[in-house]
Amino acid sequence: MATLTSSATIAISAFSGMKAAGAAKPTAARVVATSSAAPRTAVKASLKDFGVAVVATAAAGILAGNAMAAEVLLGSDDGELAFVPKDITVAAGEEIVFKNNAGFPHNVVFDEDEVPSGVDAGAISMSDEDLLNGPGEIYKVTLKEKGTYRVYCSPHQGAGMVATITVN
Ligand SMILES: [Cu+2]
Repeated sequence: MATLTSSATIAISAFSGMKAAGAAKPTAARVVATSSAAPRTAVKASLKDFGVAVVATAAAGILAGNAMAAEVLLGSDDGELAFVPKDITVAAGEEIVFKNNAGFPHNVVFDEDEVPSGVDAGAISMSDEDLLNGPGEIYKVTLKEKGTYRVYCSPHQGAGMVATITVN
């Protein structure tokens, strides 16, 4: 659990960092690969450095994390440019994993006018220029504030690739 949570935090701050730095061409793929590889690396390190007891704890944490995570597909199996499902309900603090499925590139941008008050949409979004280009690439986010969030894919917003996330 701790492993997954911290990797999600790293992914998010990496994106914000890019925005703050005003990087012209941030590479989403690299950041995403890092975030998905992090838990595995952490488990390997545990094996080597801390022994069996710690490994068992880490493995249990990852299982619990997966059980709690909500998966949203980017692009439907029949090629529709959509979030699947389109209406998502999660618990506060539950991890949401957006996964490239079809019709990519896609990205995940929260509408700054349609997030709960006090939430920084930029801090939880991919940059408009960042794209998930390959099959199975993911973007993970954890929403802590309860309320309704509107999210869209910037390349396909005009085609209706939008979703509503309710956090309760
Ligand atoms: Cu898209």
